[in-house]
Amino acid sequence: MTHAWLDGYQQRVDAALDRWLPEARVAPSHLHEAMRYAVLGPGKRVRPALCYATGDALGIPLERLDGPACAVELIHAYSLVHDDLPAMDNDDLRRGRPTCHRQFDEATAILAGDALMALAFRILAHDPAMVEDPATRLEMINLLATACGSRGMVGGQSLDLAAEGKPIERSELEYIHIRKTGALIHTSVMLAALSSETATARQREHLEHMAKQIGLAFQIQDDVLDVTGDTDTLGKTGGRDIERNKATYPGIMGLKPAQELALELHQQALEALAPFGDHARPLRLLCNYLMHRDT
Ligand code: GRG
Repeated sequence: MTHAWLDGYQQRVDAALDRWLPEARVAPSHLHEAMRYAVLGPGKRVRPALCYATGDALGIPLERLDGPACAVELIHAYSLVHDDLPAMDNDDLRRGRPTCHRQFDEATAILAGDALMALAFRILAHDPAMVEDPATRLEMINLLATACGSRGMVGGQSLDLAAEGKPIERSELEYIHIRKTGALIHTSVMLAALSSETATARQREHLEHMAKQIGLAFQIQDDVLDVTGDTDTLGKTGGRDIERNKATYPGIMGLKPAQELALELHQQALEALAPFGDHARPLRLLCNYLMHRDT
């Protein structure tokens, strides 16, 4: 991610993911190989970085957050594998490489996604390094399950597919985006907040506000990059939203207003971090990176 701090988070979660993912030589090898391919490819690891950076803002030992960081990245990787399938976006390219179903086959990609989701919940239930209190663990599992279920990411995806080719209002688009992308980003921050024994209710409110603003800004930026980015830099096929007649922020409000809205949300996210002072430096760096990324 270009900053030593953020690169450190990336390396940390990659090492933890490598430990949790079954080895490719263990049966069923083909499935395990596909799971590792889908997760360990060159992604940005934004959601784990948000989890660790929130931990740094709250003074939490980072080993306590390896489990939650892996869980959100595994859910994210599964969602990308399924999103790329012929039944959904039918994409050939992801993270600069063939999509999982192109590299393996469709059935293997579906099963790899299923197994990645199961592994995410196994980690939250089982990781001995995480917060010990059983009630907190249960709350974390509930939070992630809600964020990725029919009232969160999967629901958002369902509405997004149903809206293809139809004119929709900005409020409807926001409703979809908050679920499809925002819910997991929000959860990445809140799993870390739940891991703190000392965070105050006020601190959690500030973090929650920051997560909501940055989650929506991230998706708007994704819509913008689909218009302005090129396939080589993005590592996925650019211009797909227009091709599929998808509702996007630039499509509904114009490119420049969409860019301005993302910046405004970014600014509000930074304001929510003010009470954390210097402890929130990694979170600020991350918010800035998310706004100025080109991939
Ligand atoms: C199929 C259950 C299911 C859900 C799909 C997240 C999602 C829901 C689909 C992905 C489609 C998409 C491009 C959404 C826009 C925002 C987004 C999630 C972008 C990709 O995330 P990055 O930029 O990817 O964090 P990397 O590769 O860096 O991890």
